Amino acid sequence: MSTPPRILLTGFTPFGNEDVNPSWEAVRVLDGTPIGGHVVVARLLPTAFAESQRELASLMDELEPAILLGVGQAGGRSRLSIERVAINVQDARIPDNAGAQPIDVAVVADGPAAYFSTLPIKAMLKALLAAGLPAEVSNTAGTFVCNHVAYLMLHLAASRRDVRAGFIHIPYLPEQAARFPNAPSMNRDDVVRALSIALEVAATRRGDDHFGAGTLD
Ligand code: PCA
Repeated sequence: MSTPPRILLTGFTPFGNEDVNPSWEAVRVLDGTPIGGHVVVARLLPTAFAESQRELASLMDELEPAILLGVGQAGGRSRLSIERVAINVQDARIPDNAGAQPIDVAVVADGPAAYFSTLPIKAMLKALLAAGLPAEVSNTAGTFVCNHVAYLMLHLAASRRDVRAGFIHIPYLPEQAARFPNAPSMNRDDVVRALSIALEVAATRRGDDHFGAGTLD
């Protein structure tokens, strides 16, 4: 029997003042799971610009995934944020885990200014909301390592036939949010359920739905 096409699902190491990263805590639960005719391979990326780029390049060679979904923590966000766009800039407000703090540097010299997600973001949003999970389309993945990895995933996918990519930011875990007044959170089981639903849609849908999910700010 031939192996099913792979979904590369990535999470990040903890960064800043955190000692856990909800993205890896959720993503690793799905390692080896069959979803929509694919199989999920969960991998950990370092929260560091250069190191994550090297690791991603080697994972592409090793796994030849059909779908790439990056997942990262966005502390302060209250919903799963399905990212629409990744931009060609690194502008780090804090040093990464290797101590690098690039400012106004391109992710890929001579790359396009931005890439749009090639996953069906509206269909994913619709499925998440239908399952009772708080989600939104986000129009910025920031300018730190998550945007960097999202851009690289889309850049690598763009030069390969039939490879699609996207990125989802997730809130703090409850134990992280408990340290700050009014910080929103989502528990790991809900994040895992949401990622399975989003991946099922991504794996089985080509075209996207069309309904408004924009913002005024
Ligand atoms: N979040 C950071 C990098 C790693 C992560 O989980 C970000 O949003 O850029």
